[in-house]
Amino acid sequence: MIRLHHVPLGRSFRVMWLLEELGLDYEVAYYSIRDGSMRTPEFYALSPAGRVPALEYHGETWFESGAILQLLCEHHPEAGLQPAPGDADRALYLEMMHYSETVGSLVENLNLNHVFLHNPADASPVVIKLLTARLRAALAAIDRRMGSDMLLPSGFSAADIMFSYGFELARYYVEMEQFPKLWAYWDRFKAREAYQRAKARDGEQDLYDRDFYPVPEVKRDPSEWKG
Ligand SMILES: N[C@@H](CCC(=O)N[C@@H](CS)C(=O)NCC(=O)O)C(=O)O
Repeated sequence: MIRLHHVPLGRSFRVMWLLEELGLDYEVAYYSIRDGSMRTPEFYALSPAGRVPALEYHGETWFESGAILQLLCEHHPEAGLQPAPGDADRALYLEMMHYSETVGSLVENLNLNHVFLHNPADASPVVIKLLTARLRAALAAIDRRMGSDMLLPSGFSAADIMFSYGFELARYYVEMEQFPKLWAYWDRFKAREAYQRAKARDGEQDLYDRDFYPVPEVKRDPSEWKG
């Protein structure tokens, strides 16, 4: 039995997409970050920080999306989605697996400021401006370096799946058209049938209520910070 614990548009989409690439049957338990459904003893038993994804996999329970991707690839080496130690793309593979969380954590912090605060006045325009600049720089670096159809010269891999979370949500905060190679790469991975099957099971997201969240004006006059 395979059961994915999932929030629509969350990092658990990475696991959903890989399960589709592998052609596995799986159930989905849906949660929302907003409604407290992840704050139960049962869920903390699956995922110690109360976060998605968690994956129940034939009697084992795994958390952390990167670890889950690597474990699934190890269990299904026939899919060829993870370069082995010694392979030419192994170092780049590991770099991109972890770089994906450099991008993902910037998006997560922007989500916190733009989307999750009950009182929007609590958001910091200065922090949003810095986070947005860092996100733009992190994406620009990959855009400049990209020299193949997928992140690895050897082709599609779990690193592309890992990268998808931060990369796809970055569009809410930065204009993606400024990254021509990444823009074309996005079209290529969206064309994959497994990606489309996963999207069909992703569920209704309740995070974003608009298409784009611009950087708010940063007030630099200290007198405006008081009171
Ligand atoms: N490094 C973890 C991060 C997991 C994570 O933060 N997931 C988010 C959704 S994208 C979550 O569950 N957030 C719930 C919360 O912050 O309460 C992973 O890659 O699995």
